[in-house]
Amino acid sequence: MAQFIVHSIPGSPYGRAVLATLVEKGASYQLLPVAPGTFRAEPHISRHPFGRVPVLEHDGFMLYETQAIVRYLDRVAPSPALTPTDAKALARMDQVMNVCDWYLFQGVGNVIGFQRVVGPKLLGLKADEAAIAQAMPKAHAVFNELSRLLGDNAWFAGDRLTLADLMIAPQIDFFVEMPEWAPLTATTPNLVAWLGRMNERACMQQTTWERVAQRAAGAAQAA
Ligand SMILES: N[C@@H](CCC(=O)N[C@@H](CS)C(=O)NCC(=O)O)C(=O)O
Repeated sequence: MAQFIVHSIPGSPYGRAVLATLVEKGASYQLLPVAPGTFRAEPHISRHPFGRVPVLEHDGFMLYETQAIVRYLDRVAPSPALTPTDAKALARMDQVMNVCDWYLFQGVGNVIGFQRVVGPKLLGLKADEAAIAQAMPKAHAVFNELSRLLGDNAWFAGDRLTLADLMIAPQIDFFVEMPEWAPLTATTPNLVAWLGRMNERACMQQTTWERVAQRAAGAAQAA
């Protein structure tokens, strides 16, 4: 099979979802880091007209949008299957993937994650505490709803890992080191246990910020 090429950056939760899916598939891939500050410049803007990561390149086919990418990966590398066949389980997977995009990232991850982690770590910025405080009610609502949807299941769509788990885990894992983690998870112990199960898997262990940064540094040196 043609090589999978992922254009991304260390620390991107969406990029991590793609890498984690590739690891679950046992697929080898090449990571090509997009240099900070060049997202909206050539060559990246031709790969992604909205100037974001990740982008997948496969056999000359370019694809952006994480949901589209991970669904594509599940079709071209069908084993192990990461999409349920049962209609209700599949609907739950779809629902959780959309909660990820519409509520967990927008207004929660992209605010609190940026203020607490990305800004200070990459741009030397001081966290805007007012912006974080303003995002916390929505963060509580999203964590509580994810906890409710997970219920007593091992995984979001039931008893098997699916693309929903692979999209949500990188976003939730971002919060673990933050002071907001304790209040957000005080009433969601099932979510904490689920993240523990995810973090025991190679797909999470091989795609931490540090591991991806090492890989990106190797790719940059080889270029
Ligand atoms: N809807 C996109 C979202 C991707 C996204 O927002 N990626 C972030 C990194 S996690 C990004 O590229 N941010 C750069 C920016 O907003 O300038 C997807 O599913 O791939």
